[in-house]
Amino acid sequence: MMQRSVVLVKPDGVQRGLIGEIVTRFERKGLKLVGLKMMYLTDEILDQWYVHHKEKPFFGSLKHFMMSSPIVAMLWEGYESIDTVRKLVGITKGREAECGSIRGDFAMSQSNNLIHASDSVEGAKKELDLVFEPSEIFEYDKDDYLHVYSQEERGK
Ligand code: FUP
Repeated sequence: MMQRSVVLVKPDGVQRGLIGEIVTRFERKGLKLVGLKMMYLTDEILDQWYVHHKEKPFFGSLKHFMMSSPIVAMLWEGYESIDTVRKLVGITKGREAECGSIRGDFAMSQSNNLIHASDSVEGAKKELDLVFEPSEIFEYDKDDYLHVYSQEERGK
């Protein structure tokens, strides 16, 4: 099934000039970009985004960090792609993330770890509603899907 992941380039990724590098990682894998924008996250968005971390000691500093500069929000689509995107991103702690992943190649920190990616279909839906308007999501045919996927996977 085609899935969509919300990916954020966090403030450290924007500040370090890694937006292009991160976009390239997903493009070259064969994923399809269906939404892209720069924005500031707000206190209200972050309270909902990180509701599972609300009681954690790092919650305040996490929110402060996430609002310290604009972020880039992206929506990436692909066949069974939510887990694929998480693999491309790597585990939370940058210094332990697998080399070859985005965090493994560019991050050392557990908090300043460059990037966010949805961890489930439900998570992606919730995050999509928090940062994208319907008019900011684009449906289009990507010609290289003919080569990236089999006919069955494309669902045609
Ligand atoms: P991930 O899904 O890999 O982004 O990680 P989590 O959802 O577990 O954590 C979300 C964010 O909280 C991380 F990206 C960074 C921050 N965090 C900390 O700052 N300290 C911690 O101990 C754990 C997470």
